[in-house]
Amino acid sequence: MQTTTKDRTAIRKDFPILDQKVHGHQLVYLDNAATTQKPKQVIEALDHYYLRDNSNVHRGIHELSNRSTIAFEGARERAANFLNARSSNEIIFTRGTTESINLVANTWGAKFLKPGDIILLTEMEHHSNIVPWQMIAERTGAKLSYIPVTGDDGQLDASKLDVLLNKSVKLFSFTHISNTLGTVNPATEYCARARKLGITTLVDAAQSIGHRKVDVQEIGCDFLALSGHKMCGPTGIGLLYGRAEVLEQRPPFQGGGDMISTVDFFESKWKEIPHKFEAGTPDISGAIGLRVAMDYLDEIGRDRIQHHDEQLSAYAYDKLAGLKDIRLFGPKKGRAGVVSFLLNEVHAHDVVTFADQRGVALRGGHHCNQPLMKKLGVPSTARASFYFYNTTAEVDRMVEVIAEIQKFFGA
Ligand code: C6P
Repeated sequence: MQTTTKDRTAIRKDFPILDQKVHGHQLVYLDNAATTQKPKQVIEALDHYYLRDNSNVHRGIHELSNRSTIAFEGARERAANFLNARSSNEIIFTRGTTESINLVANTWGAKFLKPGDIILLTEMEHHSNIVPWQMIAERTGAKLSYIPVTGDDGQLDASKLDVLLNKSVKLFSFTHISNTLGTVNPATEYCARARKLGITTLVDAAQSIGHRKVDVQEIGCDFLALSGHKMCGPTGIGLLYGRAEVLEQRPPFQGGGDMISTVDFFESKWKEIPHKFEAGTPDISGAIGLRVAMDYLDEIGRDRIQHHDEQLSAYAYDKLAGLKDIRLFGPKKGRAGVVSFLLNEVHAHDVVTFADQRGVALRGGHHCNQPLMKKLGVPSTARASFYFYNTTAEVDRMVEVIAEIQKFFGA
């Protein structure tokens, strides 16, 4: 995003949390892949809801319940519009990406996977897009297969994809953007190839949803999972998009109130989609906050956010590459707003602990990518991840602190 100084100053004013000192230094928040900060508009919407409208949805006939229901279902409509889904019936509220993927595994997977079916994943998947499939594979007799990552450049091996994406595959589930490597996978191309072979697709959009346009019809996926907290929304709310035809064939996820049409002592009937997948009282305020987050991102402009991410990430990559004894991960070009690195002889946790003492918030660890770490032959990486409120001055500050770390550790 080519923000003027005024734009950026105005944007940062919406995020009062950024304006604070940590350990005596100005905070530089570069852990946006873990969770983004929330603008005042989202926080105020939560306040407003609890101060004026709080009530349960779909049940009451009184005014507050009506207001809550209208706001909650309005958030679903807004989400459908944000993703360009054909209908709000294709939007299921969940707790986040992890629950969305588990929902697919336990409904679609439990019903349709058979012994010998292949679930195709990639080596750069987050644990949320591995473990649910391992669990359902154990129950159904399906098998897992992985498209390899080529190496530190963080690309998927295209020649292996040609071989592995074949008719034995029942589901192809892959991340849109890698949370460790910053790789952007060509979701539209992958889904088109899978569709030709009759393969169901799931896109993990946890790292892309707040950072670029995500249009489910253009991508052509069957399912798409996302988390609200990675796109300026509250924690505890997320979405599963599912193509209506695919959702309709599936059994419910959890049983309980709100997902039924009738209940008798020995059998029950379900509501239509999407409600049959939403048992119990949902996260009403979370959905309302998420709606405001979507409005906020669209007001800034998702293309502009993408452009800013790419510029800042390329700037950070080049600056870090200028340091000696540093190993950088992920593609040199065309990366999303994530840069992972390792300093010779310095553990990623030491890098992050030291940076924290200078007010710079990074993340160190395996980032829930243990299989990928194994592939890369490292236990962990340090990671900086950016958002539209970050500045080049903040990247400069991070690089300055990393140079100080190298000096301190004699690395
Ligand atoms: N990654 C990080 O990288 P939840 O926890 O359900 O909101 O999101 C899980 C998830 C799924 N897929 C991808 C690609 C992700 O990056 C994440 C979350 C965070 O710091 C936490 S490990």
